Amino acid sequence: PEWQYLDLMRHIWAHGDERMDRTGVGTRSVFGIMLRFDLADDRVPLLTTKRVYWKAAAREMLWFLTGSTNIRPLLKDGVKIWTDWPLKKYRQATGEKISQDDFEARIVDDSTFARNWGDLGPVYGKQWVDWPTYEYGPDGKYQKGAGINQVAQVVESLKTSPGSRRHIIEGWNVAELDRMALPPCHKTYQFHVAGEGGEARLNCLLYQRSCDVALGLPFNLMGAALLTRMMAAQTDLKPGELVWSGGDTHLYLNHTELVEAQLQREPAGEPRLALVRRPDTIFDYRFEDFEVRDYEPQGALKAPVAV
Ligand code: THF
Repeated sequence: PEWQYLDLMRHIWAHGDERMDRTGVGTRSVFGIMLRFDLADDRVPLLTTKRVYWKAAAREMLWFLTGSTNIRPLLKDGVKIWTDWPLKKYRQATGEKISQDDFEARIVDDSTFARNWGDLGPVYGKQWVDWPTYEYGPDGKYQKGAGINQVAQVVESLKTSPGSRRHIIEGWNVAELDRMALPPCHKTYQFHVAGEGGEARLNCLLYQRSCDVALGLPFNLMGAALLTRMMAAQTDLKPGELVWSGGDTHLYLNHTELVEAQLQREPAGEPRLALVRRPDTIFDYRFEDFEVRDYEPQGALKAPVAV
């Protein structure tokens, strides 16, 4: 299965359309890609051709499920993958030449600073568990209604109408895009139940509008696999297939070294993901509930993130 990833990387590098992108770094890009991974028997699409910091992907997924959009809880857990965006904003607004380490330390130490500068706007977590609604109040005025917890609704709909074709978690809230630090990349997750009875399997299709294949995709695959596994456990379904689909699927031009090194390598081994506890709801998972086994990746490959 990992060959799909390496083949995609090779294909983009050789045949991708070269263009300037929003970040000013430049990419090679292809449009419209699908990858498939079987999640049965605890299999997990964790790359072995480089070390993937899966713990960060797991903590990020748990953070989405809390509904938080502030980087403070992530930083408290040592996860720095979202710092670049608030840091850039802070530097631009204040002109201060603060280092990333100092900025992160301030977010952790100072809750007021974190409230003012650590928020990403209404990104994934907010839309997933508290999608805003509007309604006419008793006075006839249009006002804010109760938020919608899409994740809870999908858990419920999978239990009550498994055959439904509407098990969807959507991040693309058109009305709020301009307040997000970054509009969602992995924007739509659709779940699907195949088979019946004790053999029923839970599939997930993730549609990602834009994908940084070298840095983002390994995280996004791990995150989607975790979400699917938690969903399956909570709905008493077997893990089925993870189908990943990408819109603008690209490699950044400053990832040359990583790409060339990774394409020299061959996948080895079959990592497994065990969920060692089944909490009462999907919102009660803890990091310690996830165990990755048989993961013996080749060395880490570092590359800069385009902001
Ligand atoms: N923007 C860009 N340009 N790439 C992305 O992958 C990306 N994301 C999220 C939002 N915008 C993005 C942020 N997620 C890393 C991984 C995931 C990220 C951001 C950064 C990263 O730097 N990974 C490195 C180091 C990990 C570490 O040790 O902390 C890696 O080697 O994997 C995709 O959703």
